[in-house]
Amino acid sequence: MNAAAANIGVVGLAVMGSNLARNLASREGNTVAVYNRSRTKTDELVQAHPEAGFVPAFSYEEFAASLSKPRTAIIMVKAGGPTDAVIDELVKVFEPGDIIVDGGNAYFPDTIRREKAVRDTGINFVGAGISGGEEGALLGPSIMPGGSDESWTTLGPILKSIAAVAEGEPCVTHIGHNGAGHFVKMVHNGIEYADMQLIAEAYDLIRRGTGKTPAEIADIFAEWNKGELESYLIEITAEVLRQIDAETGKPLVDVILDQAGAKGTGAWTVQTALSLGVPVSGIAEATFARSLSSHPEQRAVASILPGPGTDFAVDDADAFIEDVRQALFASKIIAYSQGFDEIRAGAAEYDWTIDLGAVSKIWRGGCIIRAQFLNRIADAYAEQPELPVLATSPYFADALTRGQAAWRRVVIAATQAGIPSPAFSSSLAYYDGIRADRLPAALVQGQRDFFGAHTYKRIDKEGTFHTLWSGDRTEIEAEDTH
Ligand code: NBP
Repeated sequence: MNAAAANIGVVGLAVMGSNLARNLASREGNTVAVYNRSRTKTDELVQAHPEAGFVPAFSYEEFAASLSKPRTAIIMVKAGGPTDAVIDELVKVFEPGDIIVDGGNAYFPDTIRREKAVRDTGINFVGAGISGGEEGALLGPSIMPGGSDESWTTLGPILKSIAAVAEGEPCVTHIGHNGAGHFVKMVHNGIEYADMQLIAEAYDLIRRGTGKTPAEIADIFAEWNKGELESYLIEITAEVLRQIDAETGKPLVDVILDQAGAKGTGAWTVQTALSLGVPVSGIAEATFARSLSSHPEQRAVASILPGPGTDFAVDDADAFIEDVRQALFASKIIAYSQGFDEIRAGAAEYDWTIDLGAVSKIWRGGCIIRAQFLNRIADAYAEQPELPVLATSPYFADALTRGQAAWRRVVIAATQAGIPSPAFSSSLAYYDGIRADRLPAALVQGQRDFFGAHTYKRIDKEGTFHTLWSGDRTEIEAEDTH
């Protein structure tokens, strides 16, 4: 073993860790120390990639000794207990000023807890969201690091060297302190859920409304990919729809079981949004749609719960397809607007300074939601950093205004045909909610005051009021109890 030969180390050499280690080793100036709990993975990686010049270590002590100071190690192990186990070991062999990075899919409150615990030792702990899957780890992911400013000084150049590059800029930025990086990665995944569900609803409506085949719809998506919807998800949708199953000769999409899986990041995004009081209805509906799909015992009820009983066939297929395209774009704007609203609220709650425009820029490459569209989000925040709702920025407001008639026609058609379009329709309801002059929330406040004396405010004077509902129903000034 070469003493202190490496400037960066990776712990955990399963698919993500070994790809990230290879990516690091391929960049000028990096020498990479590698360690895995069980020796075989280390041996296999080092043998398979002699060109990488890895410095293998077979104990945490050896690993620490192979790193130059400040020591910097990226953990890529199974999220949860394994991450804590590795941190405990690294803390024993690292010194104050060294840096431990967790690149796994940690839940951000865990990252906040870990950062606090590790800080007491003088070692820096950085939770970094890494997006882009296996290929991203190898060729260039989008990276969302949290942690201290001090650790960013050392880590920044290393992460910039391995990140995806979009329009000449590396897809990494220091998101904010402690758990900010993993928080933003969580919301990224939530937005990904919404985007995927919206695309799936668009496909379903076109197929059922026009009778086009999956291959024909693949061509439609490929065409859409040349315009304002241009994105990785639209691109791969066309690929999936075009695929023919070798065994049956049918479109693959027709032989795949219609039960969507989930690894939990969508649920975290929604749970967090509920705690923050942020309406991420598109992300929530996308997450619930996966849950609904995965309960076949509940879905076997077609004979008990009939639909509208009419065939769904649109008169003008081309016009309908264009309507669906516009509904998709409008709903997508809402999904991103809601996601950025959650990041804004999270930053306020956890005292992070997050540059929302910079976040949108680092998602332009390497990650699943990469898209041209993200430049427009960056522009919106550049013009108005304190923008309260992304959807109200001039570019997006204009797109929503132009698209709303089509959006409404699509939701009406889906409703009348009995085709579920939860993400399309909830996005439209949100749009109508934020632009409403008055909401029936006034009645809800009246109900709350009636049964729980929760009080209400009035539109015409200051103060907090309660009506004596079980008395003479006069109004009194009251303490504000919400
Ligand atoms: P896995 O999540 O399958 O984890 C396997 C690794 O964890 C192995 O190296 C294993 O060592 C190690 N490990 C375990 Br399990 N328990 C350990 C312990 N107590 N101490 C030390 N090491 C332990 O690997 P992966 O699929 O490469 O994912 C790594 C991380 O990246 C995860 O957090 C995952 O959620 C995340 N991820 C992200 C993306 C993405 O797109 N961003 C995709 C996939 C995964 P062993 O070899 O000795 O068992």
